[in-house]
Amino acid sequence: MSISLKSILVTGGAGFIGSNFIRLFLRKHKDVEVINLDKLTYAGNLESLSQKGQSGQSVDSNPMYHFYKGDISDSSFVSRLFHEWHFDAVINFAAESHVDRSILGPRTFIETNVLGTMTLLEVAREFGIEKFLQISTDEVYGSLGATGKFTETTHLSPNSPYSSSKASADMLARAWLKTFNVPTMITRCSNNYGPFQFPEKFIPLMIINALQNKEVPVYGDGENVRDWIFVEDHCEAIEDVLFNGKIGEVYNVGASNEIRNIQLAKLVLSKMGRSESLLKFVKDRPGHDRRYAMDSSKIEIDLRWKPLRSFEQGIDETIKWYIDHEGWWKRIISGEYQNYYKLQYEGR
Ligand code: NAD
Ligand code: TDX
Repeated sequence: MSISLKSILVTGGAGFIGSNFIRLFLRKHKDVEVINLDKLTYAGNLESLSQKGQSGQSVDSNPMYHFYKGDISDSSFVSRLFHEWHFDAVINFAAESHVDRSILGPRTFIETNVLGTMTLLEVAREFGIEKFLQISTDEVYGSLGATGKFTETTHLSPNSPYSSSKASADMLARAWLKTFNVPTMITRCSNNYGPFQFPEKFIPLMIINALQNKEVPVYGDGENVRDWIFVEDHCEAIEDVLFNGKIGEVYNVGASNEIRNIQLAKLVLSKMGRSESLLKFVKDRPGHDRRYAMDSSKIEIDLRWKPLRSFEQGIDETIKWYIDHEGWWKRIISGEYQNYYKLQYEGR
C-alpha cells in the first residue's frame, strides 16, 4: 500500500544510518516534515546533520527538518511530540547498536531497544498512524554455518545482549500489530558501512587506525564473515518499505557481499597503502557470531529494490570520506570514546 505523508517521526536520526536516511529523504521528498527525535548518546552527533550534502545544503538548515532532543522511553515526551505533529509514520532507528558495548553493559540496550520501542508503539497506538517501521538487523537470526542464507522465515536465535534486545523489539512490533492493530513493518539489514559511521565499528575503526598508523584489532582468528551493504542502499530500501511495504511484513535487506574479517582488513590496509604488519589478532568477542548472509529476494521481487553500489565503489568512497572528514572523527575520538576504547582493548 503506497501512502502519502505530511510528517514523519525519525528516531535516532543523529546516528549513522538515521542521519544518512534523513539526508536522502529530505533530498527526495521536499514536502514532508521530518522530525528527528534523538537522545544524543555517545553515538548521536548533530554534526552529522550540519555537514553540507550533495545539494550543497545541510540537513539542519532545511525548513522541513526539526530536531528534538529526547528519549524514546519517555512516554510523556513522545506523546507531546505526537500531539504537536500528528505523525503519519514512525521510523524507529533509535537504539544502542554496538555488540561489544552490550557485552560490557547490557542494561541500556534493554531500556532503549526494548522499553523504548514499546513506548513508541504505545504512543503510536494511542494517536494512530499509517505506518510504523522498525529498523532491525540480521543479527536477530543468530549465526550461520558455512552455507545458507537468512530468509524472513529463519528462526530467530539471537546470541548477544544487543541482538536479543533487537529480536525482542521485533516481537513487540509483531504483537502490537496483532493485538492492537498498530500498522507495523520490520526491515532486517546486514552490516552497514559508509560516511558518518561511529569509529568503534569495524570499517571506520580500521580506516582511522590506518590513517594514524595504529594497530588494527582483528577478533579471534579473523575468519568471521559479515555481509556488507553501503548505507545509502539500506536507506533506499527503508524508503521503499515505508511507501510501498505491506503492513505486517518483514523485509531482509542485504547486498550479497560476504567477506571474511581478515580479508576485509587486508583489503582496507592495501587500499590505504599501509602494511599488513598493522594487523593485530586480539582476544575474540564472547559469543561472536561466525557468519551472516542475507537472502534479500523478497524485497527485490516485491518492491523492486536493489543495491546500487558495488562493494569496490562503496569502500573507496568510504575511505575517501574519512580522509576528507578528519575533523568529524577526530572530535569524536578525542572525547568520551577514548574511555571506551581503553576499556575494550586493554587486556586483549
Ligand atoms: P548508531 O549507534 O550510530 O545510532 C543510534 C542513534 O540512536 C544515536 O543517534 C543515539 O543518540 C540514538 N539513541 C540511542 N538511544 C536513544 C534513546 N533512548 N532515545 C532516542 N535516541 C536514542 O546506530 P546505527 O548504526 O545508525 O543503527 C541504527 C539502527 O539500525 C539501529 O536500530 C540498529 O540496530 C539498526 N541496524 C544497524 C546496522 C549497522 O550495521 N549499523 C545494521 C542493521 C540494523
Ligand atoms: O575491532 C574490531 N575487530 C573486529 O575483528 C571490531 C570493532 C570488530 N571486529 C569484527 C567483529 C565482527 O565480526 O568485525 C565484525 C564487524 O564488527 P562490528 O563493526 O562491531 O559489527 P557487528 O558486530 O557485526 O554489528 C553491526 O552490524 C549489525 C552493527 O554494529 C549492528 O548494529 C548491526 O545490527
